[in-house]
Amino acid sequence: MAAFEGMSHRRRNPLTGEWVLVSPHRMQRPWLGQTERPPQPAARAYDPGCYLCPGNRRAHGDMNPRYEHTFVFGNDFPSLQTDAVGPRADQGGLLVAEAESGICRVICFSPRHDLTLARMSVEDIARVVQAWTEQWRELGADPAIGWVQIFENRGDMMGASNPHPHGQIWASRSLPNEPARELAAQRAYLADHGRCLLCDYLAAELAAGERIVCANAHFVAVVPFWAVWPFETLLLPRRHMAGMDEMDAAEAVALADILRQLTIRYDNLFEVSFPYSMGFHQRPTDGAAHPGWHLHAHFYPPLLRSATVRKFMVGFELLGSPQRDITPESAAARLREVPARHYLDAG
Ligand code: H2U
Ligand code: ZN
Repeated sequence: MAAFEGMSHRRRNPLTGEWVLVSPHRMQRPWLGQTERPPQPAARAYDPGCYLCPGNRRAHGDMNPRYEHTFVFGNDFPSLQTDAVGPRADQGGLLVAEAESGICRVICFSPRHDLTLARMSVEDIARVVQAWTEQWRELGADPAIGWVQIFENRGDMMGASNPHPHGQIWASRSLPNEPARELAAQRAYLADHGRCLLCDYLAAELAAGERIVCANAHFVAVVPFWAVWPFETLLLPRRHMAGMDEMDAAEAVALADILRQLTIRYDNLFEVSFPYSMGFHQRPTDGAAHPGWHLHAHFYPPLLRSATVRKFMVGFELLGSPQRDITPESAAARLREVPARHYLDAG
């Protein structure tokens, strides 16, 4: 946005209605804040002490099979209970609570303890995409499940419990906060404009070009105009679709390819296994048609200026609005400038 170059301004997230404060003039200020030790890469292909490696025992004694590609199991410490039921409690509209039920699963992306998505082949990531699709379909078909959240916490900094490449799936009866806001926004945009919000947004990003990180025939990764985290990205299919079950075979491989491209660029930025929380927002599985919903994935990485200096959401950000210094345009340029090949493979 040339009009706001060097000027404090705020940008609106049309998916949530929230504003982010952008302060590009603050880029030169000295940094005396926290530095952290870079996370050490996992070295061994098999770790006898890892509860996710093939053939190992998990916390409650269950044995993992000697799996060769992906492996899905019921989370031994699920945050949602399948049998949680009961009447809603409401004291004067102030103290309101209700039972929330669901299913939590863990998915190992690879038997190799030392890999990450960025270090896996497109073929192997495509198997992960297939497993996600099957899980989403199966869990979403359950009448007691209204939302299936597929996500990955990557790295110590994001609280991942284990470097073994894995993600989680939480399937709940209710629509959680973020998708609830996105559903309302996408529905309202469709009603007002007769078109899909994210289809229109993608067209605007393709026309502008300056926030695009990488792309292929079927998917595009951008630093969204309203990004809150320094190197936040949004992954969008070019074609309008609401869920992974609508992808054809070529699109599923293209999703694997764009995940690889993007995670390699992330790793190359500070030459570290880049931490993030990522997840897919697919249509709610409440049985209703959601014509305004556009499949997408959010990547929320915490790093700011090096492998050790992270962004904190504190002060004004907790009490007012999120704020960023580096503009989404310069973050996208930084991610475009790094090599497309992983630094560990560059030799
Ligand atoms: P995170 O690294 O994103 O925390 O995911 C690991 C999950 O694995 C976590 O939710 C589960 C934890 O409950 N887990 C098991 O299900 N069995 C175990 O033996 C250890 C961890
Ligand atoms: Zn392992």
